Amino acid sequence: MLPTGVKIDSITGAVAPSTGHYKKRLSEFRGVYRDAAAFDAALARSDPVTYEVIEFKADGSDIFFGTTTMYPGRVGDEYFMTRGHFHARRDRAEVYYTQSGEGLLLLESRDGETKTVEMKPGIAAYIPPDWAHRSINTGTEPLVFVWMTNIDAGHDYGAIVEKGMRSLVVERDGEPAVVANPGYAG
Ligand code: M6P
Ligand code: ZN
Repeated sequence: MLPTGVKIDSITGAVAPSTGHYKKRLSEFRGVYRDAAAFDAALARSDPVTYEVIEFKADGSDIFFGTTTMYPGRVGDEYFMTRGHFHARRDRAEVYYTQSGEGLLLLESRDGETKTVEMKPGIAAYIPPDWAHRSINTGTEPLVFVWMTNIDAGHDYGAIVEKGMRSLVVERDGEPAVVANPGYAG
């Protein structure tokens, strides 16, 4: 393990050097967006990358970091979003520091409390242990943020896959609005 300077491009989200990279496409999100007809119509046109994640992990370290770049777009009135997850380890927090673009971080505690934190350049969002978190690009440009957490934090997608989140972020009259999720299966 040697000290390393990692170059992060605040507009593209490029990370150099990096140790991992994945892309998520719209087709992987069937059932995640509420409006199934809008989802099918969008997918019939194209299957865009909705976000990508690049990481830098030093061998033997207990923390790691990287970027997530979320492209702008909507399915019906819902903006492109991440899957959303709890950490597998319930004692692990995370930080999201926005580099460019604008969005909302939607969080939900185990006992069902919902919070949002604005994502825009200059804001570091603190995600407490055991709060589910989903990021949402509410703007018209890519939303690029740096995340940092413990390597052993892990992802627990189960609860959100099964039930969804209690709130949705939708466009209303050109503005993002946080509304109750009529499809919440809790
Ligand atoms: C952030 C981090 C990653 C996460 C990614 C996408 O970059 O929290 O750990 O994987 O967002 O979120 P999700 O896995 O919920 O789709
Ligand atoms: Zn996380």
